[in-house]
Amino acid sequence: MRTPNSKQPILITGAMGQLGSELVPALIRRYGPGSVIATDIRHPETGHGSTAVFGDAEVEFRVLDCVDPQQVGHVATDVKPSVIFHLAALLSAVAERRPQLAWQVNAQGTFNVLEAARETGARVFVPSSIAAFGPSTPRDGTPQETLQRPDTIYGVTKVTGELLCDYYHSRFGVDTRGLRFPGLISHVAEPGGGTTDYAVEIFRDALRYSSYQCFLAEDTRLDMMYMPDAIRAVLELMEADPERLRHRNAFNVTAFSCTPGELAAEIRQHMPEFTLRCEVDPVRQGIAESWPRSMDDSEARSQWGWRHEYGLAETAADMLAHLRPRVAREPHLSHGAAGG
Ligand code: AKB
Repeated sequence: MRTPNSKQPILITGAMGQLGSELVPALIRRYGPGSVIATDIRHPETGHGSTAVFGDAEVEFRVLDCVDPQQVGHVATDVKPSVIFHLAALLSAVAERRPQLAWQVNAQGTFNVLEAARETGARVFVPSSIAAFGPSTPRDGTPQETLQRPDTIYGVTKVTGELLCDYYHSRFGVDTRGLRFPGLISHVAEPGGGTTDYAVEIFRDALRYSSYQCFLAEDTRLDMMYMPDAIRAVLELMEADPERLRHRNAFNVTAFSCTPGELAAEIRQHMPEFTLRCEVDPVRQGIAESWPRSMDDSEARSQWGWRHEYGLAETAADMLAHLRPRVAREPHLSHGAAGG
């Protein structure tokens, strides 16, 4: 990554979340454990005091509540980061239950981080989401530039974040960059509180019980991406030549789009006995129906060379291969359930 000064560390907020749990180890592999300072609102169980273990490496760790501008400013002035990966956020379903907190964490937190970046000269990555679109957005082939009138608080905070990042870039010259992520599928960390969580839960339940009860209707189509692609997208965007970036906050990126029914059919290729049952949760169904069915990510592909590696089949095969031995070790399961 282009860093203004190699002695300046990379700072990550929300390091223990779904994205952070895999981005932090990837940053450690790329830039070394000494270059990474992880933060989150609470200390992880691993590590002690001022350190935490991510993957097989120990890095400096600080407790940081991004909602508090003083704390953010203090940490940023103290460590003088070259880049801040600002990942602390509430996901869509939790945000809908706690809209005031969602605004504080997602919008105020991003503002605090941008202010700290302006003061310290740090570059900033902020993830956006398919949630930055709304019911009036074209749902198929959703363009990079289109109507953004989300009707969820999560979406409102994501559009706010995109606009704030663009503002800090044009007004103060802060090098801000972002990606509009689809549902992220990972075997490492549980997502927790999102509308696309079903696409992770389905794999564990398939291996545990040979069945899954989905909270979205079987034909609900949404964009998805396997986590290794998502991590690579973040690193490649942050390393991209700024001269080539006509957009910044935030780029549409996707890998494949699928329904719960299609995901179940793919799992059945490996586990013919697997069954899917849908018990629709009206809140999450409503959220999903306000989001794109498939985004057009050609701007990311042409401006900085984005390419996904994992389609639906590759994602399902890799998820099952990683989860099968872990689920088989779970004490309450019979061998049959996880044997595949
Ligand atoms: C969620 O479901 O809330 C997230 C997202 C699509 O941003 N995974």
